[in-house]
Amino acid sequence: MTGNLFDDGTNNSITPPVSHFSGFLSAQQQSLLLAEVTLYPLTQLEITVYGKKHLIPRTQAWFGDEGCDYRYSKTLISPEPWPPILSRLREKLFQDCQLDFNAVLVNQYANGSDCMGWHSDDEPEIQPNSAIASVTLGACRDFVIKHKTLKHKFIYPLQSGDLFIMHPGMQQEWLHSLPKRLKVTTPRINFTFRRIIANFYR
Ligand SMILES: O=C(O)CCC(=O)C(=O)O
Repeated sequence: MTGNLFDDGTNNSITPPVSHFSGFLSAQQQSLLLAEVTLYPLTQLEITVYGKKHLIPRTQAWFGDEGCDYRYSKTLISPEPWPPILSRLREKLFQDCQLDFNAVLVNQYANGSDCMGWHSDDEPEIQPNSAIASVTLGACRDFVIKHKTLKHKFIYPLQSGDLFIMHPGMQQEWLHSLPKRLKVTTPRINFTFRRIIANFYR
């Protein structure tokens, strides 16, 4: 585990419950996964904010076991079946980290203009007190975490092949985001593996 986090100068005796593992995927595993991503049904969702329609600044796909539906801004999304390499990555998370996931959200950021705003992964369909694991491919981007009520803020530059785990408790107390980084000109793909309560919306 690396300790490559930078705080903003506030008292950092309070730290988020996360782990960062550099080089979780080998170069060969990364290229196999990257090749498979080109086949994914990535789409740019439209959301309505205060009655106005917006396209979200990234493309997404949702894969998982039967019944692992996910709600994104009033839209219910049913999972696509697991592609073979992604399924092997899920298996690796189980073998190496004893983390048992049944769904994954894939986000593709075309360049540093694509981003994700502050949020917690606290949707009701997510199994309470479960971890969320994030695997990164492609461009290095800053993953930023801030406490919901205190000033503490941490920046984790995530490189291609890194694994980042948000442990139970993280979503209750902390927010996270992937801010714009306009100097980044190449794509980044991120996989957030989740434990979903099957048939929650059925
Ligand atoms: O791309 C990232 O690292 C952030 C993804 C994220 O925050 C999410 O899927 O909830």
